[in-house]
Amino acid sequence: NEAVVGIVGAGPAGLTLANLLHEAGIACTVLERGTREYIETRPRAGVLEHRAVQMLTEHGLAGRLLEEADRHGACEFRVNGEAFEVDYSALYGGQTHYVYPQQDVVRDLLGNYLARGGDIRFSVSDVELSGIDSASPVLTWLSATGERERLECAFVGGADGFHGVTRKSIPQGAVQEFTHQHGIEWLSVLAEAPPSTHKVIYALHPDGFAGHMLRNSTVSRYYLQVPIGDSPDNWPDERVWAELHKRLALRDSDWRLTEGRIIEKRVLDMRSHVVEPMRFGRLYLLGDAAHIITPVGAKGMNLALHDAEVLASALIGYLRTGDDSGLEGYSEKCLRRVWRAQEFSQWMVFMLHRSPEPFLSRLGQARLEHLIDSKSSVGYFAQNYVGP
Ligand code: RFL
Repeated sequence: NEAVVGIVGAGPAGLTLANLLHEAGIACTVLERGTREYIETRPRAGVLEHRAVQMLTEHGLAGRLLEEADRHGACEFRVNGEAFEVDYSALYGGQTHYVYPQQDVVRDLLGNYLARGGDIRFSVSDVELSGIDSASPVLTWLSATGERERLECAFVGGADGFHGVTRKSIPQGAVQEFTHQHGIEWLSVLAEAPPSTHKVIYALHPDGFAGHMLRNSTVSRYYLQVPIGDSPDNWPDERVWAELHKRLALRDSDWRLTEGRIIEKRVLDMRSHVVEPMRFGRLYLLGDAAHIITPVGAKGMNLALHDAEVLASALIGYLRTGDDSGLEGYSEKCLRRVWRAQEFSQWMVFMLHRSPEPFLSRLGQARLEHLIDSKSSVGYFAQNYVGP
């Protein structure tokens, strides 16, 4: 097998890396645990920053996205039954978000990669890494038909998400791991319901946060802050809708939430995790394998795409000219953006949630009121939200 770069994981991070390397003529092999159908239909994120779309466009990867995605430049905060719109695009140079489901991003990246002759193995299991601190790391795995296969490569891209194997292959103590539990949980709900809004809604209610996110014209995502340790079993559909109606309600308004068939319900544990540095030897971690963030600022998929862009450019530089400065600087460059995003997401988490400590809840509300009143505060929000 001739691959120079072995990539574990075919999510947004792994597939972007694979596309950019393949485009530059660098052979890679992608190993994915799931089937093609699984990765192309798994709903998760749905918000892309302007910068990420620009990067995909530059590499010819955004054709369908540019045709189909909705652009968003405003969102709405609801507090005490009143709505406040924030036109973050106008506050930040006219840049907008693109609302496009993650599974469509994955489908497009995969389609492009295969159309250009890229190598990917689906349904692999038992991926093992060895020699990652040598010049020729080796990947082995069981193929879909159960044969043990092997790939010797020059570099490994660890893009297998938070629960993957690549990060776990780093010897204990060789990297530092930062973990933070935010002390809140969300019930995340996906429903076959047309959006009841043109703008994402973040609502702060005495019973906790509620969010109305956008996906496409027939499917919407909603979030409800729920007590720690809660289970989706406690949330029959009627209770979900009743709680959303209540927390999103507006005073003196005929605004209504449109219901639909609920297709996914799960409790999200709000956790942050960062690995420093994002490499060990010739293993480079990217995306969720290196860091996870709460979904509050919609940064996860964007960070994954940014890591892939930086790593591809570093590998291309090294493999073409022997210049290793990109690889040496990879982790620091990515982590600067990662920590910026973590700080912003923590700022939003604090602002939008009820804390068990009433004092902290009031501070959060004060932050939200300040955001609504203050040019500098809303400017901070706009810059970080739409993407630095
Ligand atoms: P992924 O997407 O998890 O892809 C990893 C891939 O690796 C495969 N894999 C393995 N393959 C081989 N061997 C193994 N041992 C393997 N272990 C795993 C998996 O099958 C998978 O295909 O990671 P990647 O590429 O780093 O992408 C990261 C994003 O998926 C993630 O950050 C976002 O989904 C986070 N996120 C959001 N991000 C945003 O930017 N905006 C959002 O609005 C947003 N909303 C969300 C989210 C994540 C959510 N969940 C479910 C965690 C909403 C939700 C509900």
